[in-house]
Amino acid sequence: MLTLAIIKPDAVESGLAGKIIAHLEAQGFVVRAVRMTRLSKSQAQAFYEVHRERAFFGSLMEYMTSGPCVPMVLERDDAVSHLRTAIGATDPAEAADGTIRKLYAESKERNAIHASDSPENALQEIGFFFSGAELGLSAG
Ligand code: 3AN
Repeated sequence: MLTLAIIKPDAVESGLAGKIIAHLEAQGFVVRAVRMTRLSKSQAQAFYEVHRERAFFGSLMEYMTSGPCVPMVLERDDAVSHLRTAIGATDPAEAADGTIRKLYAESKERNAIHASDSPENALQEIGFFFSGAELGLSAG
């Protein structure tokens, strides 16, 4: 099963992308596609559309467009729930020991990594960043 992760701008800026990918690979995730990109405002708004009415939306847009991020497609059995467990709670202060957010996140907003929260959203979010060809799904 596939899921989507994004190493967010705070972690990329702090030089943590390699450590986070190594952490995930050590937990059995296989990287199927990866790239570095800087989200435009309209891309960030589209990706986080579900949060548009939240008080933190404007600040979240500033943060997510502040620098490059690293979206990637990860494969593992039961990838969505295993990745959510691996990243930890939204607020690093509440995240379990050993999780990526506990280890590397700065705050509830600048929390190092995104992970899809359902198989349906995983498919949609993978399609947001990657084409079938980039996933090796096209013939020839
Ligand atoms: P998660 O990333 O754990 O699925 P969501 O989907 O509730 O959490 O929130 C999406 C993103 O919005 C978070 N990763 C974080 O960057 C930001 N965020 C969530 N809640 C807050 C909050 N109360 N204050 C500031 N930023 C927040």
